[in-house]
Amino acid sequence: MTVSHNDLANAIRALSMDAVEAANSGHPGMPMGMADVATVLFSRYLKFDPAAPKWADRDRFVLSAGHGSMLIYSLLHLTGYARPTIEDIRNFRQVGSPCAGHPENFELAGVEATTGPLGSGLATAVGMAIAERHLNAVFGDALVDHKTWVLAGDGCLMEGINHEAVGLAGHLKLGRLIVLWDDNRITIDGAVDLSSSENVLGRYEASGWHTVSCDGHDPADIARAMEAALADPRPSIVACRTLIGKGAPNKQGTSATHGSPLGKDEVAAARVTLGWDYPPFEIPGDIRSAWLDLGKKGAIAHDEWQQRLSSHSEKAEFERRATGALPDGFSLKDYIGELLANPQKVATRKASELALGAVNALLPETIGGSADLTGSNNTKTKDQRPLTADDYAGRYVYYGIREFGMAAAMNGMALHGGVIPYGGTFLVFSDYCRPAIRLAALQRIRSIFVMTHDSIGLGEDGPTHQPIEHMMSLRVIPNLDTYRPADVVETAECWELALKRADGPSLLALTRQNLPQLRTTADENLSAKGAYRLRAAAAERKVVLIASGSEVEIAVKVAQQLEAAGVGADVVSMPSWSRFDAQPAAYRDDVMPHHVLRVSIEAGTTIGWERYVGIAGLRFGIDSFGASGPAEKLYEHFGLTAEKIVPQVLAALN
Ligand SMILES: Cc1ncc(C[n+]2csc(CCOP(=O)(O)OP(=O)(O)O)c2C)c(N)n1
Ligand SMILES: [Mg+2]
Repeated sequence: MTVSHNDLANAIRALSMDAVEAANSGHPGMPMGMADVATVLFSRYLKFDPAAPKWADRDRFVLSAGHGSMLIYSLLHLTGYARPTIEDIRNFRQVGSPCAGHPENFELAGVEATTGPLGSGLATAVGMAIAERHLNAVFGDALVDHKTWVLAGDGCLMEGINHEAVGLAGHLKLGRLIVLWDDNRITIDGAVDLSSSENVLGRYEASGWHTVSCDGHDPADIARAMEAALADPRPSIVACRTLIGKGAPNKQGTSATHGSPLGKDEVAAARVTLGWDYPPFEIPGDIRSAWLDLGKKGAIAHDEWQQRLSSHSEKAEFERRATGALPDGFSLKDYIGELLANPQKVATRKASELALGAVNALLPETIGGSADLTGSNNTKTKDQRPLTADDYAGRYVYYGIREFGMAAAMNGMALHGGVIPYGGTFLVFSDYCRPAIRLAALQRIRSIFVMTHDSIGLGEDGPTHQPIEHMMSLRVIPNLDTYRPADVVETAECWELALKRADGPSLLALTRQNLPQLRTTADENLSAKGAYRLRAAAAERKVVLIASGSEVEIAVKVAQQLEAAGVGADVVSMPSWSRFDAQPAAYRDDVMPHHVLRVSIEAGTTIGWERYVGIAGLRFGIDSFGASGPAEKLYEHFGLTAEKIVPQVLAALN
């Protein structure tokens, strides 16, 4: 029997509805509705090799509508990836199965991005497409020449982040980015027209995109639209008119198929409608072989690419970058040595710019940027040219006022590989980036977030711009390393740590205001320990002062006054909670001993500092919104001065 398009697509439909049924949980509607589009894509257009899922020049496919995860699990299985196995699919949504509820990049090769929060996948894909163009400009067509495909639903396009992503992609003319829109006119609550009357394609066109529509169940028409998308130099969106849950005779076209098992009877009826006369999880041999053969096609292109790579003059450098390894012996030691020789009083945002001067010279893979605060975030170094539609080789992205879009695109760059993204905004606007910061942490990728103006120390812009709860709220994100360096040396150390960490994101909170250089030695990277004794008590130690960032300077003054009164005080600088928590207990106990009065000083919420000072400790901070005024006056206003703190410490000791 010759295997037809319908046979191929129905294999996806059957696996999807059966897996959801077995799990009694999941989303059959999208995979069944988009099975035809996905079949055309994977059988005719997508460049991939299941035997080499990390092949650097593969097309990227991002399932932005992550709830339809069974679509990608079916495709990866059918085309011959080692995982998921049929057993994995049988265990869809069970603990330990790589077939998680929503696709997770670290669970399965072939899942390029973790998706589920709607809109994020598409915005992430924009970053992948930027990385592709950049690396193409650097290494040439022979090594880098691929597309980024996205499957997005109505929800992905309705989310606010879509506006940012589409604007950025259109501006940068990312012509190899193609979005396949599951235009099924259904969301969870019912018909799309309950909540939206937007002209989606009109909006994309206005943003510089190419748009085309097709019948999402007619393979020839789908192919026509994909050809048009490939031929057009602009980024493309293909509106694929589909029926959600296609094949389930009584439920298709309704939101009932979106996120619930079809039910035994409807699954049986769908088998009849689809002509799929096989038990659950059984793919007939000829259909299985046909899919596997399609999966093998990419081996030829992969092989040719390998040959081009073998004879390429930049093979070693390309491979280094593709694997994410830093150049041998990368370190900022020499640069830090210069800092010790010439102490200086600078804002840590400026210190970051200085560190980046060294970093960007040593690491050609960094791509910086800012959400329209370049001069404030100090993210651009002198030699960085902008990355533009006319010059993708540039290494600095003007993201515009698109914080969320920036952070998501950075994640896409990190996931793509070959580049290390960093990008800046004000710490207070980390709220605008937060879902992408969280996804960076979940995805275990090296995105580096540069957040300046990190406290009331920014002064006159007032409470809308003064972060209070932000640092603490970022510390609670698992697998995110947060840093709040106290001076120019710590800032360099934190940059080194962020860059050397390949399995997760880092965030640097930096000051607007100048800070004295407190560190006088740098035999080792002390920030790596998260917290360390910056000044040891001279008199008998009665108190340990723990501070981060700009408040370390205040802690040093407090210690001086306490020592003058005969009270010994350690000053502990604590740039990173997550790093400190990872230290051995003996070290932590030594730095923050339990039997001594402990005091925290940080110009932000005090909630959380109990962790280190105990409930008997003192916590100096700000538990209200900030205020507008010059920075120095604000520190006085909020009681964050040595003069205000010392008497309270003395009182607590007596
Ligand atoms: C940011 C975010 N908000 C809400 C949800 C919950 N949710 C999952 S799918 C969905 C909408 C479904 O509509 P659509 O994207 O058209 O998918 P379809 O039902 O067509 O498969 C919602 C609200 C989510 N996953 N992410
Ligand atoms: Mg929909």
